Amino acid sequence: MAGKFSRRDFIKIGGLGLGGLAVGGGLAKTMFNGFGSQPVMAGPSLTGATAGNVELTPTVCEICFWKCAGWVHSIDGQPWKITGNEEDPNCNGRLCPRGTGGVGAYLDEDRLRTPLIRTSVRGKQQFREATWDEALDTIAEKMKKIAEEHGPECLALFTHGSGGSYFKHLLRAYGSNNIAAPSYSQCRGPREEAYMLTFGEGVYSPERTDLRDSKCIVLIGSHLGENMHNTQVQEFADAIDKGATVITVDPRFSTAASKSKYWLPIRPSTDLALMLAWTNVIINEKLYDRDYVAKNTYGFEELKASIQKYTPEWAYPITTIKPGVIYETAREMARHKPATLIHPGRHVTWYGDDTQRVRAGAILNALLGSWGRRGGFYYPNKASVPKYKTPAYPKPKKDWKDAFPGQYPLANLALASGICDATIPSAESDCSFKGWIVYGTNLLLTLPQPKKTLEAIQNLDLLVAVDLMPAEITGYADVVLPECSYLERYDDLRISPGRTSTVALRAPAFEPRFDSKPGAWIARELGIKLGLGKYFPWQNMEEYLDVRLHKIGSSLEELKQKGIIELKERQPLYFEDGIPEEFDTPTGKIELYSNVLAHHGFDPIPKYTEHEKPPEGFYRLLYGRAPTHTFGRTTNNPILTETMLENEVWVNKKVAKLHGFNHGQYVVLVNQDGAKSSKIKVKVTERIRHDCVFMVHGFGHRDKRMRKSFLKGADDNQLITKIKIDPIMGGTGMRVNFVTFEPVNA
Ligand SMILES: Nc1nc2c(c(=O)[nH]1)N[C@H]1C(S)=C(S)[C@@H](COP(=O)(O)OP(=O)(O)OC[C@H]3O[C@@H](n4cnc5c(=O)[nH]c(N)nc54)[C@H](O)[C@@H]3O)O[C@H]1N2
Ligand SMILES: Nc1nc2c(c(=O)[nH]1)N[C@H]1C(S)=C(S)[C@@H](COP(=O)(O)OP(=O)(O)OC[C@H]3O[C@@H](n4cnc5c(=O)[nH]c(N)nc54)[C@H](O)[C@@H]3O)O[C@H]1N2
Ligand code: SF4
Ligand SMILES: [Mo]
Repeated sequence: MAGKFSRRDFIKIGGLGLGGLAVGGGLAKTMFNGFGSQPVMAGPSLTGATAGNVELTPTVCEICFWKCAGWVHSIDGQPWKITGNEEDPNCNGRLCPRGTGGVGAYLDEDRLRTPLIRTSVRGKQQFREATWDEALDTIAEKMKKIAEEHGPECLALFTHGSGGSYFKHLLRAYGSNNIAAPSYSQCRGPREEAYMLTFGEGVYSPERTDLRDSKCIVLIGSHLGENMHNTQVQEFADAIDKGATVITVDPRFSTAASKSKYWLPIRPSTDLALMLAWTNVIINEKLYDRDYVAKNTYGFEELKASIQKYTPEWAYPITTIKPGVIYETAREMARHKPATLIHPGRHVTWYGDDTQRVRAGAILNALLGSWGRRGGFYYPNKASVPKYKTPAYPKPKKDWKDAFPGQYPLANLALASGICDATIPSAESDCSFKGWIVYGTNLLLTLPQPKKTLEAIQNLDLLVAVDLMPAEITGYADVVLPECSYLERYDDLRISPGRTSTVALRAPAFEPRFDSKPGAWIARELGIKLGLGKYFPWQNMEEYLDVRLHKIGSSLEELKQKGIIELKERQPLYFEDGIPEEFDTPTGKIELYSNVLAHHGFDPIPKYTEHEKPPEGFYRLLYGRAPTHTFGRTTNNPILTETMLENEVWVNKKVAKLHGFNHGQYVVLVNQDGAKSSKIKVKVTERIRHDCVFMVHGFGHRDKRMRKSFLKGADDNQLITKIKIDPIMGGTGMRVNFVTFEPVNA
């Protein structure tokens, strides 16, 4: 199954028909000619000029959270293209197709235009336009009332994206620490806690995976290439070019699987069994890194005893992966140690035992000696810039955890789903939330069990949404605040640890369109209205940034010229180069056996537990990414809709035959609880197992104001009515729903 593969292939992924899109760092101007067929836009558009006053403004991409640094090119004040900054290790001078299309975030005519205040009950989308002063006064008044009547801790912030940092600051100044993000409890939370438990450190973002020098890469679900995190994909392609072996475990023949030496089409939900069987082979055949394990790990004998029952023969009927393949792949991994990387994944909230599953991968990495070694995981350089001095925050009297006594003991951040639960009044929970500020996160598409989210919202005294677009969540807000796009604003510095650590600047390339404002301005004005002005002592963003940059011997002027600077002298990255072999765990060792887990009543070494199988006639619902979209945040982007306007549901050929439908036909998906999707096109394919279906997340918008994406494709979240919660840290396993098909007109 091995195939020749280069970086260019990745860029062309998905048959985009956008050949030049990301090559050489930017949109070829010719690419825009295709947009002549678009309805003429009233506002700014991509320039057709070939000469004029060309200006370059440094930016940091906000289309996903890899935060690539780049340049916005404009001609006579009109947008031309965005390219990657050559000096940026997060992009190496090349943006991904989404980042290149980022200018669409600025151009989108469906954007929120003015502050809005609700005029009718929640859910009825009736708003009136308001001035900023009036909108912020309304919010400040309600926030003061919540603080007086219930305490400031009863206000929570949900946030995703860079502008969120000012709202975090505002919330803490107001007296609440309840700051949550679906990017923890619905994404990488279990991974961070599993690695913390094992190695005493997290994986962080950008991931500290040393892909470029890996000789063997094991992807468990991680669908690199569809998951387009920029340099991660570049390095993956480089490693393949250099002959690395790739082993992909995925029930679907993903793009990564198509570049792999081994594709293991595992029965969904059984990965832990496979990893334990690999561990069994690696230990019993003495294939592990013996010196490293003896010197650095704790609990090897317990691990060895515990995995004896998990033989490849045992795993076969569970996973459907043949014992011979399990032996062969385990030996292949060991052959390349320590440059073998069991990728830790990123979106890992799958089945509710996710911390344990990810920990099983961490343990394999420990046995192969890949942590702290070239081709495994490196030690990122630390990165920090002194803060702009502000007074100490008041000390909150309670936090979200008080609503869950004894539960989720190892959650290190607030749970978005937990705050949602604790907003619904109940006999058990004592912190009932009264207000939410929602910044750059579309909770109705990204928190599972959307009906519950709506129930929580109905119990609020205040819901504020700060967004770029009229996303679903804004329809339920009391006050909607339109933020300008990242191309129209300064934001706080991007401080990125990595092989080198860097500081990058985002500066405004254009004036804010309509009556939109930067998040930094919004949070500060609101702070002043709340009487918290002392927490926002800067004059404006220029002064704020310049003061911070002077503390590291730089200036705003320098960053405006360069876009990015390197922070510190380089530190060694690996144990072999002088990083001390120390681990911030209770035993000071890599913990194969975890006393912390044992203390809290959890398995100290991962054990296999079986998950529910789909009922007759139903298929497990899997979801993931597409290379040219980021969640629902780009599905209305006028440039990126050109690459993919709707999603499809991948259905195995035999299943399609059984249900009697054809490739390209529309169906409605119905789940085990009767929840239905909007209509979605069927992709009949042999590239997926017969017991599951797959769709790309972020489609099927239901807010009519998103005109390009309204009811285009279907929303996976509407079908996620059931979850399995990880008892260790509270992540919500979301791949536990089963669907069947209905004809469109039923
Ligand atoms: N283009 C693009 N790139 C992105 C994003 C985006 O929106 N767009 N989002 C970014 C973010 S925030 C994240 S967290 C990452 C997520 O990206 P990853 O962490 O790579 O993705 P996952 O959602 O964990 O995995 C999706 C894959 O898992 C497979 N899968 C489903 N169930 C199982 C199972 O039981 N076992 C196994 N072995 N495989 C299974 C699916 O078939 C699919 O191929 O992507 C990032 N990159
Ligand atoms: N069903 C389901 N749920 C999921 C996932 C899934 O695959 N399926 N994936 C999970 C993962 S991995 C993650 S990381 C989370 C992510 O989930 P979220 O945190 O909700 O992130 P996004 O979907 O990117 O949120 C996008 C919102 O930000 C707005 N936005 C875009 N740009 C700006 C801006 O500049 N300023 C402001 N103020 N707003 C802006 C968009 O209009 C949109 O409303 O979702 C998780 N939840
Ligand atoms: S990976 Fe792509 S979308 Fe994400 S920040 Fe970089 S260029 Fe932007
Ligand atoms: Mo994520």
